[in-house]
Amino acid sequence: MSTPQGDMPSRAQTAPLGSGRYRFMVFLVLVALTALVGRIVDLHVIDRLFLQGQGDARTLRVETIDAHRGMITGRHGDPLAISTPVVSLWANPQELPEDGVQRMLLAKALDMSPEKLDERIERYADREFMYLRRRMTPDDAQPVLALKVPGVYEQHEYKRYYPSGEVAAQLVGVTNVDDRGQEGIELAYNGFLAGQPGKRRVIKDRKGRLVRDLHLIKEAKPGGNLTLAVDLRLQYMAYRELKAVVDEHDADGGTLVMMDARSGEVLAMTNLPSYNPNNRAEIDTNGLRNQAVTDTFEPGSVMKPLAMSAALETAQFTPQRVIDTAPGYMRLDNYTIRDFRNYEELSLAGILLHSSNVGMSRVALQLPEDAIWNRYHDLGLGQAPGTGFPGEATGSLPTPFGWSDSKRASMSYGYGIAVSAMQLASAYTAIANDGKRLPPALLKQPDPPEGQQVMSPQVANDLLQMLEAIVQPGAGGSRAAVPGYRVAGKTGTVRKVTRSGYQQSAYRSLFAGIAPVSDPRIVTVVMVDNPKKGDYYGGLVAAPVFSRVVGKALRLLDVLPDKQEAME
Ligand code: 59J
Repeated sequence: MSTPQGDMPSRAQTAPLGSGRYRFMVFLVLVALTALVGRIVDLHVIDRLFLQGQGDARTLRVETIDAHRGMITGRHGDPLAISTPVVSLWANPQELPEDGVQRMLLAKALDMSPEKLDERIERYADREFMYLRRRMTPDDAQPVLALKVPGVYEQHEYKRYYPSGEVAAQLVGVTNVDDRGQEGIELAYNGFLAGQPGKRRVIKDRKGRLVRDLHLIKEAKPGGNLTLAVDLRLQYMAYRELKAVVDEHDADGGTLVMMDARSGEVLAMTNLPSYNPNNRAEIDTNGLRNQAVTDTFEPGSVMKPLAMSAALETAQFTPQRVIDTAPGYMRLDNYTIRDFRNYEELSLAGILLHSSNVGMSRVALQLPEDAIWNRYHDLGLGQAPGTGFPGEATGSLPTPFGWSDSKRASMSYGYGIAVSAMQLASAYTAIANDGKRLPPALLKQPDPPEGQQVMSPQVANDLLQMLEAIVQPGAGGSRAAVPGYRVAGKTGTVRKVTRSGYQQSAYRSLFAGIAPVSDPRIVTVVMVDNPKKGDYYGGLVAAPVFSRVVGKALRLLDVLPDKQEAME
């Protein structure tokens, strides 16, 4: 008897289809496949966010190394802006020792209680970066690093500091938190001062925290140092004197510019209001502008000597030429030009001495239409002075062609035009320098420029004498006199102008002068804006500042006295 099973013994050995073992194998394969598919689904869908995060979490990056910003100094090397290296200490909590003694020493060196340090480390326990202390002096950081505690690292940064504070604030300017120049010389020469940052390869985590410093790619190239023309001794002194007069007369502000009469270098340039550049949080934006360079005003009578130079250039006019200024006023077009009083007959020297608007106008109207405009233009007015200073004002010098007599006349005594204090000082260098005008220079000049001959040496020297008369006892500018030195200069009292016209009781008080007369070394312009308490005349407010500042400056500069004082 045979059975179907008995016919196929071999089949039983190879596990027939439908047998228990076969089904078990298929089951295993299916389980494996399901697991694989499940894992794929898991990886692609469910865990994707987590894994992507982990991938991003540690990335290779190129980080910049801050370059040392160049120093700004005065002409004798005194620091005006310096970048001091600071050290920020950080730690990788994963590498910090658990050891209590080491931690205690670390806390002590950081000037921190051990509890506070433990607390901080605890807070960052799952991170790989934490600051221990930021922006320390290298001297303070040294003892901490000397402990060589594993996991403690240093990071180098720079901090800008302005040793002269508010005294030279608007000239030097400021940088922002990123060490970029925002104002003044810091802005004008930012590229030069900044240098070039270096590069290094680092590993950072997703939040930008440094995990590992790998290697240097490029060393940082430090910025250049800049030497300004300013003499810090004169700058401090000028600031102090200007501040005293602004306080005394409760003025809105003031400006002082002192130029070297031989080189055009700006030896002092100070403005009020000012600000402390070391306290970025509390910068008063009113004090930010370097008004001596960026702000213009109607100069009024301090322009008379410059207008007079155009007349003296002609054969028609000499210092002795007499002009009738009676009756002390004059009608032109629809305007009335007035003098302080009726001076009757005045020489050209007398017109400057008494500051006669009528006399100056009569002279101006006898000159060719464009003569005074040309002279002002040659003196640099209405043009950018070219110092490269940000916001440098060009001022305003409208062309005279086809102008009314009243406009030509008012231009001759300083109205209808606008100048900056620096432009005015530069124009006066022509009188000081045998007729050669020197452009203002904010940087120390290795080779002083020749200057441009804009008036004849004869006219410049005649003017110098006429201006010296103004500073004699009894004259309008007597308070500008400096003991021991011969001084020349011109006062100005200018009604301030608003939209509704000239104001009745708001003035600018001015003095522009040169010293010493026998061999001019400095040109100084003083402007006091709206003195509200006491006097307001240029001869009473600005002239005394000129006297104090110029007297001290000449002594600091070791200029030999050129005047024998009368013995008592
Ligand atoms: C002045 C002006 C305004 C503008 C006048 C000052 C004019 C004028 C229109 C009256 C004070 C005042 C274009 S005077 O600087 O002449 O410095 O010691 O503001 O004349 O025409 O109550 N300066 N100042 N003028 N305007 N317009 C004199 C003079 C000057 C002095 C004194 C007194 C003005 C001697 C001025 C000084 O030389």
